[in-house]
Amino acid sequence: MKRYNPKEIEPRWQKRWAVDNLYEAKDFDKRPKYVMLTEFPYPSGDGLHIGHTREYALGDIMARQRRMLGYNVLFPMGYDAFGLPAENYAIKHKIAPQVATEQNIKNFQKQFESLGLSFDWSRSFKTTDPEYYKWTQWLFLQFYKQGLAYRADIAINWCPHCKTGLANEEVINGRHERCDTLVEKKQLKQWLLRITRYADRLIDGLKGLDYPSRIADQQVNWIGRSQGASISFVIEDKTEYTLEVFTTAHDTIYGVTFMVLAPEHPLVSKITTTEQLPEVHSYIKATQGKTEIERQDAGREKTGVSTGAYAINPLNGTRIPIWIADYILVNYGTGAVMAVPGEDARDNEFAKKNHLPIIFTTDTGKFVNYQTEIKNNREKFHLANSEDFNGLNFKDGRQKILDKLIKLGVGREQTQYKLRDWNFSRQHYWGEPIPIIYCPDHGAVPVPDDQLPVKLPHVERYEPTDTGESPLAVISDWVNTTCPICGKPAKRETDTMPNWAGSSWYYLRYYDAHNSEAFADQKKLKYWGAVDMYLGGMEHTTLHLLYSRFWHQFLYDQGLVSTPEPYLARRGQGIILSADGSKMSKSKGNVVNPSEVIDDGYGADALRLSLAFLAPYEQTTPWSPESVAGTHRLLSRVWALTQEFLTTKDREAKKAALNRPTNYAIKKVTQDLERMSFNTAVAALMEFTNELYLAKADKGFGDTKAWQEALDSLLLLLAPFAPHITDELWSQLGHKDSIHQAEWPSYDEKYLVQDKLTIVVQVNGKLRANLTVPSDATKDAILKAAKAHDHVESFTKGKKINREIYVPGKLVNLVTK
Ligand code: ANZ
Repeated sequence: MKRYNPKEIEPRWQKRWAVDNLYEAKDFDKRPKYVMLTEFPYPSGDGLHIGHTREYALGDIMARQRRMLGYNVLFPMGYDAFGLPAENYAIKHKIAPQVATEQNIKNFQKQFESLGLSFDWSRSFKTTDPEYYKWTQWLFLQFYKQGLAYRADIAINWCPHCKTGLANEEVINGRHERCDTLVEKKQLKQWLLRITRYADRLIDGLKGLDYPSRIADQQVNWIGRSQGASISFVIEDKTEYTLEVFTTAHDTIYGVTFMVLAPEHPLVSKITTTEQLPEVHSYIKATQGKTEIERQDAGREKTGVSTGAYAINPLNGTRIPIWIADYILVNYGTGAVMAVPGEDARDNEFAKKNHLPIIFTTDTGKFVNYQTEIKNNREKFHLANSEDFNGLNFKDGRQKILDKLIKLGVGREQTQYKLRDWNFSRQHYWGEPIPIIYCPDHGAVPVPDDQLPVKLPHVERYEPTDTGESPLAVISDWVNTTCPICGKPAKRETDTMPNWAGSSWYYLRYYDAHNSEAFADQKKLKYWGAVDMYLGGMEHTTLHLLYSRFWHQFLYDQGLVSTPEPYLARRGQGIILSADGSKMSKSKGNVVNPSEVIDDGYGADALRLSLAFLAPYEQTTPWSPESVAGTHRLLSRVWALTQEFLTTKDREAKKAALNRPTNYAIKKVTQDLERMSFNTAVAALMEFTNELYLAKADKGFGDTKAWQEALDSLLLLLAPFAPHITDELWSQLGHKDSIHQAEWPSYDEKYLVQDKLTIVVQVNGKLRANLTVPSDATKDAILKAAKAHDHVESFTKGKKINREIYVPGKLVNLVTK
């Protein structure tokens, strides 16, 4: 009997599939389309890690099953090759990034092939291909032409380690998400994309999408929409100035007992009294040494100083002292707040510390937290100390107070966002050059379409510089060019795009990867439409996922794509930890390399199955070497059973009861894959295999037809998970075409009826016994059995049964009263 040897089987089938072009997605095919997308990797020097492998293996399982279900599946793969990881690798190993990237991609390619992933390689590209980034540059210019890409001289986040500016989204808890270095502020002239213009769309668009709430919520919170009002306060004796605040709690305006400005607020120097000047100056100085994170730390003591100036409450004319404090941020709202210590926790703390008055504007007579209590339950609380508005609940009061502020001309409704425009300039070599030329006469001029791409020149030194300029700035024959409008000498922009640029639209390129006339053909864009399922990392929720939704919404507005959103469904996978539950890291030497698992003799099929079996998809989970051993055992059993069936001589006709386990497995695996419950699907396959072994022990292989059907079904169900062994056994069982072109099996409910039933037996409505009966038992037989049950008898003994109630298949109630 042939032994199961994945080392022999797997490469053989991989070659065969490639030759047969089995996984090609067909443009304009009549079958329904299904775009299955998994995030493309950075081709780093380390190769694929087990986390990638999980994502790709599970995406592949879905893609393969969809093909079997009759869909025209597009399951593409490419390389996101620009950006810091590739560049850092190149610098560390002293190889040009172009060369390093090519080498690394070769390695990735080998690994991808060894995993038996069913990508349509004919649509592959890397974001560093000039034929690709030509379109990234072209798309940038569409933003520019619509006023959504602009240049501004602003204080940006700067990573001193990577020597580049960053977007807000790349700063996590004050540190650069890539290298964990504390981020600084630096004044630089930068290109920005106006993502804030899409803040509402990015929130509202989520409604129609199948995103888990934790992903949708994270985007909504990041965008941080707050609805409130902006209110102007007159400054006493300085009526030429007004102080404007943004508040989400204008209903508490009668409780304002002081105002607080950010120390950097432009009004500070204009209103501070001479006596307070020295104190204000030294406070401002002290603030400059603090990071935003420190300033926002809720646990920190709230410090501040008075400016000596007063504002006037527009509703009741009260004098309100104006303070400065570092917990107010200059770049949120107006950089100034009206402080309400009766309802705001921070203001309350500040008031107590600085002996400022506290007024309660709820009728509770004590502190109630606006953000956590009032906001979510406005009808429960009633206004107090609020003159004409006393007694109104906060819902009605809020509207009436706003109306009054508007009437007086001192207030208006306002919505505020935490989202900031996307800093799009990087001072690095390894990125798409920003296609802009600066002309002394014409200013910033877009590079004309027929001169795209602006190719990245080869350089001697690609290390980042300390000058705040990219290494391109010193390549004078590249920098110096002519103005596309007047032909006079002009200079190129030397900053490059962030590594998130190429990935902001890459999925669209798979629809038409080799088009040189457009980023993709409109008809193909229409045919493939939105991505049906997108698997990726949770860490990309407020980076790549948000950015690409923004680009897509913009493209939709320009009439360049046909769907308002790029991804109909998104799932974020859990992280695979090392076997001891710690994070995998190179320094700890506990990184699991998928290629080693395959080469150990387990093979790709066992690895893929174990990644599916490990834990629910979205759960972070430790790696388990035993699990590959376990799934390898399953495959060996499937192999052995099939060999035995094929070689058995004894065909004595004994009817085998295989319909029920087969139909049950089909139903279970089908439903589990539908809800992406891969681990329970594998468990069902294990159970099915066990049942087949039991059936064989019981009745042998005599019933050839039933066995052929059962084994076919087992292989079909297993095919998306373990594509090599199943194709091999499928052909051994006599099928001509690949199993991956076969139809997904369907089940018949008639085989699933239970052969036993449990009947509840009551005496006078009280549960007295559970009775197990054959499912075809008659009413009489069931009643007889119920009355004869020992436990039931002890309650009916000596009594007359007046009524027998029977609910078919469920319940018997014997009434003695
Ligand atoms: C008065 C007030 C009373 C406020 C109250 C809240 C509760 P979100 O929802 O996060 O947008 N604020 C405004 N600008 C600020 C800044 N630059 N730095 C720090 N805090 C600022 O929060 C809106 C609230 O944050 C605003 O509403 C303001 O305080 C504060 F019981 O105004 B509120």
